Amino acid sequence: MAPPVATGPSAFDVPAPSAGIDLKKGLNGNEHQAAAVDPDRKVAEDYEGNYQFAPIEEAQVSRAMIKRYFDMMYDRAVSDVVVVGAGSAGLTCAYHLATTRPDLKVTILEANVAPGGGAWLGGQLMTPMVVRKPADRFLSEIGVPFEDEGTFVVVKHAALFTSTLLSRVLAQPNVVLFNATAVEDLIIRPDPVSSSSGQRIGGVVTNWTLVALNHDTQSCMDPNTITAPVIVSATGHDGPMGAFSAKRLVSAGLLGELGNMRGLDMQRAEPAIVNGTREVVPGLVMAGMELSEHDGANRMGPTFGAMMASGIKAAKEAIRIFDQ
Ligand code: 48N
Repeated sequence: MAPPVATGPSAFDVPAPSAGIDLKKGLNGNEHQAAAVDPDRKVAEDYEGNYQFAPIEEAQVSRAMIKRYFDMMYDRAVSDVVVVGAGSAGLTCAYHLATTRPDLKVTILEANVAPGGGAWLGGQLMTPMVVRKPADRFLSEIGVPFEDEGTFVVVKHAALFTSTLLSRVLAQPNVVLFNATAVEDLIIRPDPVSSSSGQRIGGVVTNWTLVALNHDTQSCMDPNTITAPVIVSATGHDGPMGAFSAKRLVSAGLLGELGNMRGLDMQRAEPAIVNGTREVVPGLVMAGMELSEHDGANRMGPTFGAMMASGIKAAKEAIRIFDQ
């Protein structure tokens, strides 16, 4: 049970202008701050040269961000399910988790500033996205329009899928996304009872990505942690941190060797990824193209249905593990 988050008056509780703040004195009685804020100024959505905003002070903006972000970090230090990687598989997993189990605290960690992974384009920088049936059912579930081509469908722009999915995921009250935040290690605990290897994954080790990418430019910049009974790793097969967990399992002695993604074959690749989505070590479910590196499965190239189906299966696996 996560410790209660501090509530009530704190240094962060800054009165909004409407709460009677003395705008003549600004937040901390600094006259210069007040000068920028005219208490009598009205707001006006005027596009004829007199657009006026409600008054604000810089510190209110800073504190509005700081309070919310660090309250989130404090609360999600203990999560129910952590999803590593906000690509099409990870986001689909988070959506299915959050909508199927609104009681679960789902925390997504994405190394890039921009979530979405490889799903902003179709193939070779072309924008239409191909999804083979029956994965089009997920597109219908989240409201992404497509053209039906019989055995497959085409979304007019991959970004229409990814932006719609991202907005649906972030609208879920039990989902928190930390982007620009990298998982740079796994928490590995002894588990002599339920694990043949005698170990299980109990959480992730995190750092802001710009820190994680610069460890060799500074002395030790220690990480942070998030503990959870279930981790879903969907870190893809490429990029600066691709297949992160699969590679870490090898170096941690929990996987003999990487399977290494095989050549392209759509017919074999998509069912192999979906049907292979599973708990690869106790506490860690692997999904999407990271699995091709773990298992040595074929790649499918520019068709995305398996990512959605793998994400849904990973969510079902995570719920099964959580409820054990
Ligand atoms: O989109 P990706 O790379 O991965 P998936 O599995 O969600 O989707 C894969 C899909 O886009 C394809 O590769 C298609 C189907 N092509 C197949 C083919 O044959 O070429 O998303 C992974 C995400 C990215 O956003 C990374 O930034 C992120 O994971 N990530 C991490 N985030 C946090 N910590 C890490 N250590 C980390 N490593 C990767």
